Amino acid sequence: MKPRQFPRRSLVVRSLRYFATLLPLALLAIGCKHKSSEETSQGSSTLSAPSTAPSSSSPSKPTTNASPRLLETARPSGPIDFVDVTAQAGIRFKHNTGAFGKKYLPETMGSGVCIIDYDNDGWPDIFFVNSMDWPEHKSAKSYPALYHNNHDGTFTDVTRQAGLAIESYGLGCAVGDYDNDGYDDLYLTTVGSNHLFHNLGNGKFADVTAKAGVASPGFSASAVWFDYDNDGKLDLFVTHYIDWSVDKDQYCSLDNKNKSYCTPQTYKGESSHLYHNNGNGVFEDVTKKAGLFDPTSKALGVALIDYDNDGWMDLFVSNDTEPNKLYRNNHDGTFTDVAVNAGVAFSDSGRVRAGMGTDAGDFDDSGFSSLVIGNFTNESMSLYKNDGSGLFTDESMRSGLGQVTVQSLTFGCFFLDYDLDGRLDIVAANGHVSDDIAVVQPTLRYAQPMGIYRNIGNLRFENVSGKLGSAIQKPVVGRGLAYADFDNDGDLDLVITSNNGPARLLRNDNANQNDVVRVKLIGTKSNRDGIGAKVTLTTNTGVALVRMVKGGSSYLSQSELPLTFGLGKPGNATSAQLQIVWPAGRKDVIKGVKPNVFLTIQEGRGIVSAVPIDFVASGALAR
Ligand SMILES: [Ca+2]
Ligand SMILES: [Ca+2]
Ligand SMILES: [Ca+2]
Ligand SMILES: [Ca+2]
Repeated sequence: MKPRQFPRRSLVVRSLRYFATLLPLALLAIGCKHKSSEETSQGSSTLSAPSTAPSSSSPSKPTTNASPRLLETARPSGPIDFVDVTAQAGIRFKHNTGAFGKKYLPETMGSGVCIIDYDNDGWPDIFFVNSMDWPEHKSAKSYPALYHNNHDGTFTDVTRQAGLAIESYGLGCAVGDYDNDGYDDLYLTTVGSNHLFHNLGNGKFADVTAKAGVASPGFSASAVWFDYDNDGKLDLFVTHYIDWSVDKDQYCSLDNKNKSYCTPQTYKGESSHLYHNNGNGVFEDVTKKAGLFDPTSKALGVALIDYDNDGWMDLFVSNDTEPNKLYRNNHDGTFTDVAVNAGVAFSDSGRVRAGMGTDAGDFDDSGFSSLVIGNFTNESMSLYKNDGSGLFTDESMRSGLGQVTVQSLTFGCFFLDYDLDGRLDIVAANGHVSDDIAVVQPTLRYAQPMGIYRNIGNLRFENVSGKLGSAIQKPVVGRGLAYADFDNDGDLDLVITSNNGPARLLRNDNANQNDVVRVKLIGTKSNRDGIGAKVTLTTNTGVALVRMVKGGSSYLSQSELPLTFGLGKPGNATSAQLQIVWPAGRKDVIKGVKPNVFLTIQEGRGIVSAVPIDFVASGALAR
């Protein structure tokens, strides 16, 4: 295990941390016994249980669940600031669209970013999708990039040694352990043939697309791993956008002089695909059998949702200028589109919008998952509140979100409790599709700032984009967006990609002055990633937060799999109970959870590792 380094921190803070680390260790022996009696068990286990769980599962710090109170002396204070640490972190990824003046439509769509802890060291790594030069205008090769997290605020480009230096016209990615071997695998969507990269567990990936049968040729966009038939094996849903090729490329112009990027109305749609995991490394295309074949759709985003809380994964698919789809899982391998009746297919005025990225989350603590969608300029973002009866209401305008997103063209977006107050906020990556938009619509811009909208309760959101540091306000041609706690300091950092431009890593400073519980799940009967598992955290003050482990969401991207529960100011909640409902049906209950800990919980066994959150980590990183 590589020792962690804490450069440029004051001696006082260092000493405090030293004692804070030692003392819980000393208390561990006493703590363990006490804890085990507090943890109930339908299968929940104790901290002293022998760890057969992969070594892998949690950050490489001492294993203890002792009270982290002592660490509070070193907690940060001050306003939350998202600091651009891209350069210091050593991230140099730049997206190449291959654009050379012909304005081929795919050029303006990419690209995505996925969080994958590919080496299971508990520190999130980053995979950037790249496109490439068009064959008719080839100047250089361009590859996706895998960046390994060095645990000290820096990353190393390991693309070549990982076997991922493969050229493709890439758009998106999805992460999931499809063979349940404990190592997350990687799916790459493209214009052309997609790729499935099997994680070999030794830092390398093997392209197993041909055997798996998941090339899904055409114009793919977002994808998601999920277990629609609850057999413990992750299946794969791949959205497809439009029927486009260089030969079919159409001419469009905004100013009647120069070619512009066409809108999707110019092209026919292309059906998305569902692949069933047969368990032997082979997948079966079950699109038609499942009732999902639909060549009229122009899908860009997909969110996993169990909108009716029946324990079976439904899918929400955002369509660009076509009605959105809400595919209800019928429990028999088939789905039914209920979007129109549920009220999520169209805008309130009955119009189709330009659905791009999307996410599902319980932003109103109702116990039901609602939806957020990124749309075109002058359409506002959609915020569909799940009423719990199978119906959704678009709260975009009443919530205040609609008014502040009317000028934005939003791609990546998701619910995220950026300030750890327990309420899910909304983060959006914005950027226009037309590089010449300001010529014909002078109020609009190609590059646009990100949006962060704070959930202030009572179904209201406040635009705080101007209050969280200058990095958030920098205009970029935003596309992919993902979050992870890259520095393991308890709060959630952001990574955003820009079309034909550099990706950026934005470190969240100071949100971890609020308390937090982070949870990573390991399925045994259920899929190993625990995708689809629902965790309810109930505090001793009676607050209940529900979060689901999920892939997909956002746009062409995927965030980290661990769940984050913001608890607000220290002292608000001193203890919590976790209830985990696994996709296979089992419930595990864990009592007596103290704030500021990263728990790894295995299906049927309970806690297999508990690591205190190191609040000062961010102070050590790339400063
Ligand atoms: Ca795997
Ligand atoms: Ca399955
Ligand atoms: Ca919040
Ligand atoms: Ca962090």
